[in-house]
This record gives sequence, structure tokens and C-alpha cells, in this order.
Amino acid sequence: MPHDLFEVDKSIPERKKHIYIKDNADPDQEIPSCNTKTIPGCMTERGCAFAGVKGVITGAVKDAAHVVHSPVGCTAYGYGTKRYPTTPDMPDGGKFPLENFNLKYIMGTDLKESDVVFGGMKKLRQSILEAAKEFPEANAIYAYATCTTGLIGDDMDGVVKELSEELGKDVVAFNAPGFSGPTQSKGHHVGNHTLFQHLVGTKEPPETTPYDVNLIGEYNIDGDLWILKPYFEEMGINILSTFTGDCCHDEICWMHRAKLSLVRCQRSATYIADLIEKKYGVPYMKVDFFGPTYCAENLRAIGKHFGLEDKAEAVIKDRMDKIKPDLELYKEKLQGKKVWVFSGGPKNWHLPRPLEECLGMEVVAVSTMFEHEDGYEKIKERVKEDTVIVDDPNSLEMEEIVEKYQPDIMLSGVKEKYLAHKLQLPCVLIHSYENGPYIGFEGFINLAKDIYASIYNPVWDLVEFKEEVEKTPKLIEEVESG
Ligand code: CFM
Repeated sequence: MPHDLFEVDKSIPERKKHIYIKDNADPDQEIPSCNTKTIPGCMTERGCAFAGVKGVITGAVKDAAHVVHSPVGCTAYGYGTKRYPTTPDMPDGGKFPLENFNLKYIMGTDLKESDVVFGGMKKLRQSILEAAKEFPEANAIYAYATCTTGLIGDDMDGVVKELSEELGKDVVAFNAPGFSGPTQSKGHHVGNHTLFQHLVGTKEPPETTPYDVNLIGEYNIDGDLWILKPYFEEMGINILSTFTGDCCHDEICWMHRAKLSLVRCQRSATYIADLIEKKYGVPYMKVDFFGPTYCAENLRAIGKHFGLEDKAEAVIKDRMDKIKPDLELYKEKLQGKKVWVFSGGPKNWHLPRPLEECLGMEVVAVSTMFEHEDGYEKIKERVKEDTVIVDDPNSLEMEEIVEKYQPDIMLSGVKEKYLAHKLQLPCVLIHSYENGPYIGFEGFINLAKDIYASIYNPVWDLVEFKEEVEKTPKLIEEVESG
């Protein structure tokens, strides 16, 4: 189907390669320009490669001190903005002193002009030493390149190698300056490779079982991991390492000892599962735990792998029984409501079917910030004919989506929420969540509840009232004169 739907295409013809409307008669539809840099002049919602490594992959590691090698802006930007809660629990049964550490703090080298001219390596060295002194409980130090230090070419690997020896603990450099890729996705890639190359295989776990798994690409957003963990425990499966929600540095180091890797976020973390499989022969399975149907399917597959089918069935039955009344209630309330799903990548293919099949909603638009071809294929498989699929939408296109597709709600991130609200459109956060967790059986009910609360919020009646007021000068007079 040709799409003259988007007005902005007239002024930015390249954007045609980022948009299509699903047509069942044309199975070859694709986004040929996904995962390329944003067209100059388009107001993008994407993040940078540094955000991808620090904000997504490594930031949740609870016992590492994070040192950002940058002018102070990137450091402030990297500070505890993401909602991944953490327990003090360590694998040896001990407690990590979270109260005076980690996610509460971020450290930076505070680069100035003279460092840019003469090099920032001395400052990096000094800052890492200071961080180690200030936070002796840190089990590792992670240092991050940023645009400035990438441009001046500081040899971070050299500095951290020396310091690892001096300090007697792992000091790791992540070389993903903001500009090093089109989106945060590049930072995921660098983060995976760096952790694999420097850490995996360097330590042994205190004990192992025949049922050890790595839960990869699970960042414990608003407690997602704590929904999933009991499923595994009840099945008799042990999570040896989580990559990287609520995890500690050592868990990364012994990932090679798992019997199976489960890849939850397949955009940000399939890389390390692949590397571990190739080098250590640990197989991996891609899993999807959003919505009750996928959750049941995937628990079954994991049960089958370990010969624990009965236990998987018991977990599924228990949770399905628990959520059934709520699921029915929200399905009745949300039936026929139109929804636009907009996240980074994977949540755009995790969510459409559960929203449609379990809640009776209609997905009219799906957009992503940084999905690659394989992810777009999954989106295409899982949405209905006539759904518009948009890669890296700019703000004008976002307004057009609202105007043309008239969604009743947008599921997106915090940046888009303001735009949605200006357009009088309800919006629920699906990146960091509103009242999550949103994963698993129980989590899906939390999502349904937030969607319901948002669509049926009485504030929208005031919007209609305001429109009426604007149409009627007499009313305005009355309102103004009290
Ligand atoms: Fe993976 Fe994620 Fe996502 Fe992601 Fe992200 Fe995220 Fe996301 Mo926001 S790791 S790709 S870089 S599932 S932060 S928890 S919600 S854009 S779809």
C-alpha cells in the first residue's frame, strides 16, 4: 500500500524508508533504513550509545562503582535515572552495603577544556583511584567513554589495565562514546562484548546445580525480575546469573557455568548469549514473558528443556487462576480501545498480541526507536493488517499518528508522554512503567490496570469541558466572571 499518509514525507522523502502500513498481500514489507542514523532535522526520541551501555547494560550492576569519563553533563545524565530496583543480597548469602553506595552515586572525571586539549587520561586515572578510595566496598570499577573522550582519543583500555593490577580488582572500560552508533543499541552491543571479553570465565560460582540458568537481558525494570524469579524457583530452576538486573559483578564472571541461557531482551543481550554459546557451549533459548499466553508457552518450553514439565504446568495453573478474574474485568473495560505501542524495540513485538488477544484492544500503530531488521520481522508477524509501523518517528509524525489513527491510548516513554498529554491522549509508560512490574502473569494485570486507570481517568472529562468552553464565548464569559 502506498503511504501518502504522512505529510512530513513530502518535505523529508527519506522518511519513506522508515514507515509502512502492514499489508498481508505483501509479505516482503520491511523498513530498509532501520538502525541507521537519524535524518538530520528530525526530532528523534532515540538515545546515544553511552546511554545504551551505562543506562541499560551495566548500570544495574549493584556492586560496581561507575566512573563516567566526560564533561559533567554526561555524568549527570547517567545518574540513577532508570528504575531498576536492587536488593542488598549477594550470592554468598552476604549483604552488600547499598545504603552508602552504588545506584545512589555516579562518579565522573569532570573534563574541562584543558583536558580536551592535553588529554584526559591523567584525570581518568586519578578519578578511578579516588572512586576506589571513597567506595572501598566496590567489587569492581566500570569506566565509560563519552563523545568528548572518544573524540580526543584517550586510551582508556591502557589506563584501566594498569589500575586493575594496582587496585587488585576488575576495572573495565566501556568504549561506546555517544556518537559511536546510530542509537543506544550500539551501546548494548559494546557492553555485551566488553563484559564477555574481560569478565566471563574469570571466576567460578560458589556452587552449581544441573538446573542453573543465566537470565540474560532482564534488567529488573520496576521489579520485573522479582516476578519471574519465583516461577523459576517453583520449577526448581536456579538463576545462576542475571544479566544484569539486581546482579553483582561476580555473576557476570561466572556466566559460563550455566546449563542454559534464557534471553529475555533479545535486542540488547542476544550478543552475549551467542558469545557464551560459541566459546563455552552453553545453549540459549529466546524467551518472551509478556502477557499470559507467551508466558505460559515459554515456561512450558523451559520446563521441557529440563524435564520439568509438570512443575511448569503447576506454576502456569496457579498464576492463571490468580489473574483470571482481573483479566476478565479489564478485558471488558478495554475491549475495542485503540492503542499505539512505542518503545525502544522488543516491547513493540512483545505487547501487541497480548493487548489484542488478552484485553481485546486494537493495536493501530507500532513505532520503535532503534529496532533492527529481525525485530521488525517479529513486529510484522504479530500485528494485524493495516497497522502502521514506524521506525524512529519524529515529533511531527507522532502528531500525525494521533490525528490519523485516533488511538485511545499511547504506550510509550516519558519523553513522549508530554506530547501525548498535550494532544489530550492518555499515555502509560512501558519503558520504566507506571505501577509495574509489567512482566509475567501478575505483571500483565498491573499493565492492564494502568491502561484502564489512564483511559478512564476523569481528567479527560475536563478536556471535553474545556473544548466546549472554547466553542462558546458566552460560557467563557460566565466562567471568567466566576
Ligand atoms: Fe531491551 Fe529493555 Fe527494550 Fe532496551 Fe530501552 Fe528498556 Fe526499551 Mo526503554 S533493554 S531493548 S534499550 S527491553 S530502556 S528495559 S524499555 S527502550 S524496548
